[in-house]
Amino acid sequence: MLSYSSCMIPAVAALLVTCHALRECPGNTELPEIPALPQRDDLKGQSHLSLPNSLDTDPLDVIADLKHRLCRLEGVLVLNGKIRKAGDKIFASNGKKVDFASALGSCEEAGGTLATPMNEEENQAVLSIVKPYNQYAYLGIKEGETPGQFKYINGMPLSYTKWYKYEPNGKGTEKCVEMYTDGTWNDKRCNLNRLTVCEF
Ligand SMILES: [Ca+2]
Repeated sequence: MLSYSSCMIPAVAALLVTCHALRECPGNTELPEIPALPQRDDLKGQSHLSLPNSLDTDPLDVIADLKHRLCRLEGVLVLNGKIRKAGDKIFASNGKKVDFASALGSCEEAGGTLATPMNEEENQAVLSIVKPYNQYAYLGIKEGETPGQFKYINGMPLSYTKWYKYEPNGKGTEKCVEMYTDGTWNDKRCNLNRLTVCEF
């Protein structure tokens, strides 16, 4: 039978790794500092503490095991069509049609942001969500101070665009950007209901 300690130590290690990952996610900046696990040497002088076998496990092995488990879970989500992967990014939708601010809020609440394709592969990944829903989707791009000049919502200049013919044409009146069901982009007002697609 597994001892209490042999179950608990990996669980704590997994929790700490998960928590550290969460601390790096946008929208999760207020998590408290996490104390370090006691080291093997710290425990040696404490005769009342038996040294669990699991502390012999190399932390790198624990991380490798967690990575393996996460990859398997991602595989299941991809198989079920719940997520699309492109490079380091994961795209997903909650299937809801809302305005730009609400869509962005939903994505940030989940620890992500609005889908912001930065190359053809990412654009294709977002399109592969937009197509089956057959709904246009807002992207994480907004018009800057200068009409016709669009930027990522973090203020950085665009490094990739996929404008539809003659777009953007709003000249200051269409401050958001939607993806059409063919993957091309159109500047559009921000208060329409569009499919929420997030990236993580
Ligand atoms: Ca337009």
